[in-house]
Amino acid sequence: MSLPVTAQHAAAGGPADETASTTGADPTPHAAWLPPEVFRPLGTRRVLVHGAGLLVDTVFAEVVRACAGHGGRVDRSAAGPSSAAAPEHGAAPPRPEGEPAAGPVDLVLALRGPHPLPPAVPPGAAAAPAGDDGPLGDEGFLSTRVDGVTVVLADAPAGLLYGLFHLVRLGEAAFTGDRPARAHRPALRRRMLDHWDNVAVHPDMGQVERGYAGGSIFWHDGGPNGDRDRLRAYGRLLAATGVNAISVNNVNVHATEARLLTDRLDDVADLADLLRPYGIRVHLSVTFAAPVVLGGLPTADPLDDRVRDWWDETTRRVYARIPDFGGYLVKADSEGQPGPATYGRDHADGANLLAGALARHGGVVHWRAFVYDHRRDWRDRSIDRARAAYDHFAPLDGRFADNVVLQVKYGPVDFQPREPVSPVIAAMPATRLAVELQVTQEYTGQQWHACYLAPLWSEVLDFRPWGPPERTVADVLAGVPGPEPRRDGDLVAVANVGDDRFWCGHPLAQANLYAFGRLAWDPYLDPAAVLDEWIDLTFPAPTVGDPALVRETLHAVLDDSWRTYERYTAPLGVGFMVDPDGHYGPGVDGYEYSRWGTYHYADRDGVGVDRTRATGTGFTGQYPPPWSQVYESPERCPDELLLFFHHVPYGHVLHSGVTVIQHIYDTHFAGVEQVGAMRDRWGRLAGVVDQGVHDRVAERLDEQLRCAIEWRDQINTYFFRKSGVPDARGRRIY
Ligand code: GCV
Repeated sequence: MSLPVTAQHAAAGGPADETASTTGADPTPHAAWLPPEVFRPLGTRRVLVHGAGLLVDTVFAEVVRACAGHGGRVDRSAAGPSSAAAPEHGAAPPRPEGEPAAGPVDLVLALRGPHPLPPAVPPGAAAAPAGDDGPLGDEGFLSTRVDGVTVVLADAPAGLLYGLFHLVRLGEAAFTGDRPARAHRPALRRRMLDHWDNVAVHPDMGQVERGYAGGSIFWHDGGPNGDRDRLRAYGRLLAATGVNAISVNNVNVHATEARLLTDRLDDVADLADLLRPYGIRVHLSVTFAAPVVLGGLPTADPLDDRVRDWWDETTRRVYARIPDFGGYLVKADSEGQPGPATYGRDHADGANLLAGALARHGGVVHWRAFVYDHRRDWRDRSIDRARAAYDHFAPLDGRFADNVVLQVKYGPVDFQPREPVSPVIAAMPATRLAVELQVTQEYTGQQWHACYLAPLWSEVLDFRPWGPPERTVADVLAGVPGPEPRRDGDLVAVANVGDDRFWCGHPLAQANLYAFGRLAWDPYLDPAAVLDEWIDLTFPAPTVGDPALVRETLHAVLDDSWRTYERYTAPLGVGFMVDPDGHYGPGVDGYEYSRWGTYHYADRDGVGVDRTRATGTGFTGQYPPPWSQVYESPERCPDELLLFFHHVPYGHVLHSGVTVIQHIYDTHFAGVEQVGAMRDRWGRLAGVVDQGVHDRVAERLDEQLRCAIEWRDQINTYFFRKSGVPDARGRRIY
């Protein structure tokens, strides 16, 4: 189906992927959004850390490191360090419980609890903010600044860690003037990255399926990657964004990877040990056939007692080894992965089997709704892949155990740059849901193209599945009560990280990883504001030649980059005009006569997929009103989704006032111009930002421009030849 990752760009005519690793980790990873400079405001202060626990140790170590680098001082009081580490440079030895820290302090990071707060916390600083005296929970914190002392309070160690990184984001502002007390809590309980990393190199998919950033940071050629410093650095970066869960292997579980559950469990435990200090729980992708392939049973039937016992016992062993193990992630009956259908059982039977084994240990099963027939006949226009997830899962609403999280891709097909929001979200009010995003840029330029995805994700999170004024997708995930009982969910994304020096291949793709974590913490954040945070952290003002130019340039390059990508690729939501060999670059008919169920149906008269109830596949009927009506009607359907829902003539006039064919030409010419402008803007940062970053981004923008031109010319030429309609502005089409 696809070329190995290392060959993809060569096949696409692009440059060889020099981020692809054959030797393991790069020795000098880029600091990303945690360069030493961002710790200066904190590291020049007199700090008191109060409390005990592994994550308080992490907070303390962070402050020690910051103070060592910037000349500040740190004390630790109350119960003292939980692990008896020797005091490091810049750190005073821990004080016995109750003994006040010496001298005045500028910052207190304190765990509330059985111990009294240290006297350094000014009177009034511990008071709950007006109108918000609810519990802080396991991850929340309270921040304030009173009488010249900045105070962060939490009820559990993870809250203190998130409070610390909140201060890092605030920078000097955290230590200026008074700041009213404010409680911070994550809107979503689980903020999870799924790594599609293979333990053994897969003959087609390589070390990381859909990975564009070198090798895996977890695995190398059949074994652990072994770069423990790199993994700690990764955990630290993720904690700073708010991510608190990771699955460490591909959802396509091959033979070696299956064994992580049993005889390779030590490898998983090791990762859990490395990530635990950053508040991250490890999850595992498992094969539904595990009782057969690992347990030697004749069946994996979810209703068979032997199978149930096998999962119970196997899971018990997992928790004996990793007490805070997060749970299982399962791709079942999808793209060749085994599942309950083999035994005539449904997805609820399958998911509940694993949920039962996990429940007594506090674990969850993420069961993916990405299920469709990948062996269909392109001649049969009655089958519609977009319908599949709803058809499989909506009838099962209410049957899933409470610790099953049904993981739904944001669109009904497959991570295209433009899709409607999946109808499954509205259809399953009695099921706990996770929305799955794709940070790895499989269909959005593979980290060779600058494409800031937070605006796309925000559109999904802001979508109202039942129409205005009902709840948004973000509200559903945050557990905002609706007509049915409160049932909160997760935000999950496929990770974009590898052992590349810049973590993501493209240094600007770091912004996507950062933004995912921040939106998972607070899905109501504005993508432009998140980008500002990322810029401030990644390019701290004192380290760049011209901070205003850097900010302006990064906004100019990234703010609209997702829509720019959309302009020069498949038009108006039609999707899947990519090269099927690796999904990079154009392949207008690449999937048109294939078995994968992704067609555009362009002919001499028109283009698009008729998904109406009146004359098409009926997919529009999977939405509740008003969307079922809006999408059904070519007049009311939003322009950007027109070809997802309708097959229209080239002369169809859009709301924008231009015809479909002219829109195709105009957007493709405009998209290339915009990439040219992005490249020119970036050129102005030569000598202003770090040379290595500049060179890598410049190289990628060159390739983005080459590839955008290829997209433009292939798409425009294809539609000109199909339709015979010339460009109204007479531009060159081949
Ligand atoms: C992990 C798409 C990708 C596959 C991926 C699949 C999925 O089809 O191309 O590589 O498999 O999605 O989400 O499971």
